[in-house]
Amino acid sequence: MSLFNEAEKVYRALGVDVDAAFRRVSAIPVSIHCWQGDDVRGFENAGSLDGGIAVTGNYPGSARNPEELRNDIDKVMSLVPGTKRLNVHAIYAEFDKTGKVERNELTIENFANWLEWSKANNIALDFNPTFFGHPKASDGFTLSNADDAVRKYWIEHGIACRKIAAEFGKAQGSACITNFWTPDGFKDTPFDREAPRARLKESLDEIFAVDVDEKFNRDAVESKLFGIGAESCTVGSHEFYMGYCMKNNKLVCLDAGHFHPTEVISDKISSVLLFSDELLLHVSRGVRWDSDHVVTLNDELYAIAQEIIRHNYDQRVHIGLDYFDASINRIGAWAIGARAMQKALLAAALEPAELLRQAEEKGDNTSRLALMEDFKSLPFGAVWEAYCEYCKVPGFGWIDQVKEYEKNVLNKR
Ligand code: RNT
Ligand code: ZN
Repeated sequence: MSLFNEAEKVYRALGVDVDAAFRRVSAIPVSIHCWQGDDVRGFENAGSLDGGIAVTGNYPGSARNPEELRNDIDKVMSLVPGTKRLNVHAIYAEFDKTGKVERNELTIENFANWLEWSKANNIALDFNPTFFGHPKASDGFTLSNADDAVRKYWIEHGIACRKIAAEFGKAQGSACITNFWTPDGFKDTPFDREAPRARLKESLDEIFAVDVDEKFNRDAVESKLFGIGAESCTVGSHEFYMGYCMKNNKLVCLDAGHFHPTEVISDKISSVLLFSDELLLHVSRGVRWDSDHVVTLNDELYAIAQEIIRHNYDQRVHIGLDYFDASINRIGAWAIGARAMQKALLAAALEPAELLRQAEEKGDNTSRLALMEDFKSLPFGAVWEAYCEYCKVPGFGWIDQVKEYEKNVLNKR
């Protein structure tokens, strides 16, 4: 009898159907971000990374062009179980068909190669306007800039991106989720916190006033507590976007690294979804000042997955990953985080939910806590290995494939 068969028996005795868990978890889309592969550089060469985010490390082998990045993504996809989407940022535009154009002039032509990749791999795309790493963002303000000409440029960029996203959506038969994050904020205490927020609101209104079919594109907006160099006031705060979304029927994007260190997004999901049909997650890992460490299977990741699974939010919570690390093999970093997300979803789907529900309903909080603790040491590992096999991706030892790729591909760059 294999380890997996033994494990399955253990779960079955607790009322858990392992096969059903495999089917369920493998159908939940996880949007893998393209930007882990080249340290959020993109292909424009417009400017260096800013906007209060930073990638540290200089591990060799970073993708230098679109072909290399897509090859790396192919490798990552082959290491991650489940249904994948690919999340592309506007700075990953290509100019082979159009010649160099400004961000407010981008069209689907600049993403034709991504669309082709998407079709060839049957992986749907999500999208993000890029409001950083550009001379017009160098004073730290984009959609809330006091200079109308600058603000107009970024509004046009937002509109252009929604149109591109709708083309993705049309082509792939599922709506593209377009996420708006702007770094706008103050290093030091502003006198007026209201005016920039009013301008951000106005800019968003103008961007979203352009009619783009919801069937093909869905807009999300992402809040943040602070960024490097914007420590004193972030224009797009959580309250700002919560209010905006509830009034304008947009998706809230909760990034796990964008709150106070002891504040968790897992506790926010059920609140938001009582007032909104859908939301977007940026699954990340905050560590002190950095909001974007590689995702690992920690308590908060378990909790995020439990919220989705326990309340059947499979269709309502859009899961996106958002982290970047240049200090370790980038393919490894990518796959570690994406596999951790899958592990958390599987662990949640294997939870003996009925037992927990009964204990809670009876008010037996002692049993509830005891059960939660005991579930932690059920034979999950054997089931995870079988899940990887079910999804036709490598299980334990997958990192060997990354090492092989490093030797044969990355080290030759
Ligand atoms: C930054 C936000 C944002 C970016 C990406 C690259 O703090 O989390 O989502 O990480 O858009
Ligand atoms: Zn994010």
